[in-house]
Amino acid sequence: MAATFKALHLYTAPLSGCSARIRIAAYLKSIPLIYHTIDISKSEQSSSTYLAINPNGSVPSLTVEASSSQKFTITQSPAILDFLSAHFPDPPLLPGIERPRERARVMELASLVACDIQPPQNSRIRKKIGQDFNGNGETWARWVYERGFSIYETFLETRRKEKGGGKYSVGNEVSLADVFLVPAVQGGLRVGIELGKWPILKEIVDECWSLEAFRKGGLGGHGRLVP
Ligand SMILES: N[C@@H](CCC(=O)N[C@@H](CS)C(=O)NCC(=O)O)C(=O)O
Repeated sequence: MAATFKALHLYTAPLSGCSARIRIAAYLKSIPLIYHTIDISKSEQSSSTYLAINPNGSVPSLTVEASSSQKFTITQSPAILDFLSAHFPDPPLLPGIERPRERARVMELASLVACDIQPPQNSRIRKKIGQDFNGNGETWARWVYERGFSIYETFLETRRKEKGGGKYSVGNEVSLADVFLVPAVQGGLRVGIELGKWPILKEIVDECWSLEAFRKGGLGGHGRLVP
């Protein structure tokens, strides 16, 4: 534990992919976090107590106890990952600026998941589609995942042609791209996607899954790819 912080509290939900990003990164970096479970099935994320921690009513949130008198909270998983990476740099999950192409690709793939795949199928959106628009939130979510993973696969194919690919999303080192990808895939499996449709992506997910950090930090945290 970095000597500068007294404690790090993660507000998390077992089946939240955004929370799993933080859990996986924390296991990869051996950061001890104190976990506080928010039960989304009971709408605890919308309780007044939790909204005081995170006005967005979402998990994850990280409360940093810097000392006994000073604490602050970070919301939004990319911001939390940035904080953890700055204070716990090893192993790095983002290539340095001396590798501009790889660094940009990692951010591009992580952003594909964070901006274009996760938000449109988030639980509150799915609920809204069912309740207010007479639609099927699960079918919608499956479409979002399938579209997103097809695009991810296209990026992987291009890289394989150009540079021979690697074991992980970008080269042979685990990166933020993988940390964002694997929980999203687990979310997709929950709504019936078939991973075999994207063979390179599947190889990468299998490779990540052989690492304990992904199995412990992923959705459910019980070591099964399909939560
Ligand atoms: N952009 C946010 C998204 C957070 C988010 O949507 N979290 C989901 C779980 S993965 C959530 O709390 N959903 C509850 C809700 O929408 O009411 C982040 O990356 O932290």
